[in-house]
Amino acid sequence: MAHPALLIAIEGVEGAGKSTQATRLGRSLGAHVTREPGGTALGEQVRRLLLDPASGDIDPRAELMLMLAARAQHVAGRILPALATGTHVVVDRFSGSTLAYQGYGRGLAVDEIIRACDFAAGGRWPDLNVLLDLDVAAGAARRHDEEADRIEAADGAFHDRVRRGFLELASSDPDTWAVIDASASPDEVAEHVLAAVTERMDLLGSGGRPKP
Ligand code: T5A
Repeated sequence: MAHPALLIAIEGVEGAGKSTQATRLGRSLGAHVTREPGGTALGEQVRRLLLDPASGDIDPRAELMLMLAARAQHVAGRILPALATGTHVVVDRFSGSTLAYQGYGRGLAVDEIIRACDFAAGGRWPDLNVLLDLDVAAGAARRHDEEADRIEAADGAFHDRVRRGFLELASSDPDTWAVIDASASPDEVAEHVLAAVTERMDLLGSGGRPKP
């Protein structure tokens, strides 16, 4: 039986290996691979504003709204059209990052962010969130670019709250989250990611997409 096209989000702290695994998973599935914030012309412009240290301290609500403006455009302009043609979509960060960074990290109310994410994405949530779990310091050590972007430059306590947030989100909704140990080699991580995705596909192929 043909599987419905899935929206799969790759999540995790900075440097966890999301881009690497999104690319590899996309290749394995023949999926459309994209990223957030970004993925559209508008989204990439918003990304620049959000990550540029010159933007300075952005109020958490303003940061949330910018993330979600990029998401709304991305979902409407890229993600839904790809899914409608039967193409799986692998997205490097999605709603899980908003909950972890703007909720657990910045301290905005998680229930309000859930409602805002729901509105921005027209009710579309990932069919599977793959959390690449990695110690924050280990992720930072993998970074090779010289200058940290505006969000990377936040203090260690912020990034620890983000990691804890991801783990809480995953443990509270094990049906739509898979947690993978991202400290393993890229090949091993890719194998575990594909196994989690295959399991979810089998489940959805027989039972349809459960509500988030
Ligand atoms: N954000 C985003 C929010 O605050 N709210 C939101 O709603 C959204 C959508 C986006 C920023 O925006 C924030 C979160 C972020 O701060 P980003 O570029 O997506 O920025 O996030 P980063 O985590 O900074 O992305 P990176 O590219 O730095 O990290 P990745 O994608 O996790 O890691 P990757 O694959 O680029 O790998 C990093 C390095 O590690 C190596 C790679 O070769 C590379 O050199 N590597 C490994 N090394 C050892 N073992 C492995 N298993 C490895 N896998 C990769």
